[in-house]
Amino acid sequence: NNQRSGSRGALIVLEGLDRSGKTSQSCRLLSYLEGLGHPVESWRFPDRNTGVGQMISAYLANKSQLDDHAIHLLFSANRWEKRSLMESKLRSGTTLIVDRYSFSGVAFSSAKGLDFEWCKAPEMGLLAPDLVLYLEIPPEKAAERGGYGGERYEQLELQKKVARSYQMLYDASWKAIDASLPIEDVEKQLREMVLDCVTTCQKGKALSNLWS
Ligand code: 2DT
Repeated sequence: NNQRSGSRGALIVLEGLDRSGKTSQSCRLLSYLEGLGHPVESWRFPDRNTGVGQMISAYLANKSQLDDHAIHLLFSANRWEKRSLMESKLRSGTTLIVDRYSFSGVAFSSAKGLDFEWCKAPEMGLLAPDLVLYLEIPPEKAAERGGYGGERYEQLELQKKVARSYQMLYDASWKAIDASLPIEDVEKQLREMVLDCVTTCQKGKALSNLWS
């Protein structure tokens, strides 16, 4: 089957603590790839535009209360509802730069005290990223950048635990970048890694699922 083995877009995820620079770098990567003529879109999770996303948004804004397990499953459902669109975009050759994904799901919920393996389970079968760019920054340094917006998880103590959970998720598809460096230096490193990944996927690297 030509579609299965053929050229496709890359699934590239940015992860990191709040204020690590994920959103700025996503924008920059989007313009960079567009400039090179690659079909590319920038996505983010939670996707607050869906019905599920609105429930998540209300929870994060402290406008609603939910059991920790229930909100975890909503975050996961929010990715499942986008899975088929994600797959068709990738197969049609569009690269996706995704700001947060399943790793945020596991890192934040397990930092709150939920069992690590339980947190991973609902993510199994979602598409596995080709590359996870981890913007690494000490929690204290991220906090100094200011602009924690007052959403539920934007507190130093929780962010420290999230950093430890991220470490447990690290695998071969991850690349860590020192996000305390100036924004242009980080961008330069990311460009190289992303271009490399896009090329590999164009050559027909197979899509796979988390966590298999
Ligand atoms: P933003 O500030 O990036 O919109 O994130 N989160 C995110 C989870 O707890 N689980 C998830 O699955 C995802 C994707 C991290 C909003 C907050 O939601 C947290 C920060």
